[in-house]
Amino acid sequence: MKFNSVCMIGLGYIGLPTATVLASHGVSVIGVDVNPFAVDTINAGNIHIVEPDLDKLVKSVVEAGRLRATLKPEAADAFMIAVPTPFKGDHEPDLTYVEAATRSIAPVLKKGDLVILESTSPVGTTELMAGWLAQERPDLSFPPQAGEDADINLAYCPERVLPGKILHELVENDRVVGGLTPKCAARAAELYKTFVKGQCIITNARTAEMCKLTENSFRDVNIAFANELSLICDEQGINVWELIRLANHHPRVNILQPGPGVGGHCIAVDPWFIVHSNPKTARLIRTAREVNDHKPHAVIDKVKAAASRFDKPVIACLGLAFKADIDDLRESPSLEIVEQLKTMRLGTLYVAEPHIHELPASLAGEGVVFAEAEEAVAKADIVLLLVNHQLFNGISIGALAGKAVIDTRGLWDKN
Ligand code: SAJ
Repeated sequence: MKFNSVCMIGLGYIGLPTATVLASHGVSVIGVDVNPFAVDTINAGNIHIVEPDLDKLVKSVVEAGRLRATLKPEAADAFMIAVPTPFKGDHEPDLTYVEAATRSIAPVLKKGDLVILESTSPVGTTELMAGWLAQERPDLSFPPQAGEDADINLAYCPERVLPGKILHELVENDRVVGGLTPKCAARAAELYKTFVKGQCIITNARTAEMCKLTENSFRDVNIAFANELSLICDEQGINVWELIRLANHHPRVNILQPGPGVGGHCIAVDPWFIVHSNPKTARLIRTAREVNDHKPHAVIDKVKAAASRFDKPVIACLGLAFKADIDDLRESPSLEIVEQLKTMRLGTLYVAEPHIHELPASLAGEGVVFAEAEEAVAKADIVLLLVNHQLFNGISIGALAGKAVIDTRGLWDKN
């Protein structure tokens, strides 16, 4: 059976692009968000998040009447949930938003509907959803009790897109589709095939939940290895970038790049979901998180040591975003470092972030100047490179002469 309508709950970094791409493939999409500003913005054909080319696509599907945003779920053939799963307290996954979103669709569910969770979630969450829906709708049957005969199909399908390349990766990437039953998975795969060019690979919900956590933990552990190497190399007087380049010539070695720490909303969060569920067993995954979370402090210590050689130095801080060539400052280790440096009052900070128009509120005030990268470098005694934005490639090595340089990304040290 074809999917004529889809109701997407959560219109953030994943929900909005997915809703939009579905709509651009002929599906009638109702987008739901608790934030009235997001709803109004989208209905006006605009976007409230930053992602290349998304604005144009949203405008076209809204104008064509294929995407409409609202505050409350409406009846549809399929429901997709893409809401945040942060953690609370001691890295305990917070499923409040997933539960609220799940319960919010219950009143409009009908026999034959498909419900898909996309939010990164601990293993077992899709089964929990079935329980919440069964509480709300005792008149309908669900897979944990009714198996393949259930009225409602439930599946878990993690998103895997890279911020900055979302529209491309949504279509091109392979998808892992995990059903509570094989029929649930097959039904969900049918929906994804309306817009995914990559493979839609079927499994059970628990494996799909774990797959998402595994992918981001894999990256976290490998970045931790690179970050730990960078600290060891500092102690040993070795250029870590050269070292990694040489080691990567081995046919079976592929070391990632060290940096000022790991940011973003996924890699620094998801491994904790595994650690929380398996506290005794997930020793490497926990340690990797600790190594990566320690890295910003190691960078600050380096700046402190350099600053002690000057009287009130000017420190150029290049980049605030959580990674190269994006404007996203959330969970950014670079921002964390600059905020700490401000509090420490080591000197005057010239902060350059070419992807934003003004400094975040946390950096406002005395001792911090928002500057162009070239000006910041020219004024600086200490140059602290935090993000390897392409826009920084124009800074010549000559401009660094006579300055203390702390290059956390290997932009210059690689050469
Ligand atoms: N980083 C390093 N060294 C590296 C690579 C990355 O320090 O060699 C740092 C980055 O600077 C950044 C952080 O890691 O601070 C995360 O950046 P990222 O590019 O590794 O990942 P994200 O957070 O933008 O997106 C990840 C992706 N996951 C994987 O590559 C396994 C993406 O595919 C997921 O969809 C996304 O998480 C998500 O939503 O889970």
